[in-house]
Amino acid sequence: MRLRGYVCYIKREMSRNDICLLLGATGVGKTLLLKRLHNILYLSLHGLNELGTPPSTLPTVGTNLIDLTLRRRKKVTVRELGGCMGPIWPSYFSDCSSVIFVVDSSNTAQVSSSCIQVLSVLSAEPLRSASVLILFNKRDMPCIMSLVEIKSLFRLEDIIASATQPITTLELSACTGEGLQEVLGWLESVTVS
Ligand SMILES: Nc1nc2c(ncn2[C@@H]2O[C@H](COP(=O)(O)OP(=O)(O)O)[C@@H](O)[C@H]2O)c(=O)[nH]1
Ligand SMILES: [Mg+2]
Repeated sequence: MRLRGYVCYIKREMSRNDICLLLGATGVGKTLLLKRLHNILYLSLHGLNELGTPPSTLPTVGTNLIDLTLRRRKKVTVRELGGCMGPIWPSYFSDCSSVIFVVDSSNTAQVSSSCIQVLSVLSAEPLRSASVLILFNKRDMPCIMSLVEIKSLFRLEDIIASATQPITTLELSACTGEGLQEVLGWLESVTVS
């Protein structure tokens, strides 16, 4: 009886998806990204490619979870943590294998605080070997600064140099869909299950 319990537990552990945490300040576009990723996979499954107008989003209270089936039957669970949950983000770090950190690249006033936020995420012990993707979102929005200036304000080079994790950066518009395929490609490359 006891042994059966262990076998069930092991099976459940083995069938567990990889978990990717989706982090970033409130309003940077995490929920829209989740919806777009889900949508683009659904469309490609049905041989369609028209992404359509962006769905509306509500401010995230708590967390949003979505299971994605990638190519080669890889499965990943992406968990968005609301920006206002910053102080308790670390309680979700221990069972995740990868992190997507989203920056609103059109919001010059927020970029420096995003830098501090990502540095604290990267220095967390449970995330020492997690794969990390930093996304510069809202590339469709007009901005008084160029992307090079935004990256410099964000101190991207210092962040990459001081990190223990492999860091990838991508530019995205969750609104138009530009860059979504690259995000999926990254997820596939870091997902094992
Ligand atoms: N123009 C533009 N708006 C975006 C983009 N991504 C998200 N948004 C908008 O930004 C707002 C906040 O998005 P949301 O996904 O709720 O942000 P979250 O708080 O990080 O989950 C919504 O009105 C989105 O439609 C983008 O790439 N371009
Ligand atoms: Mg949200």
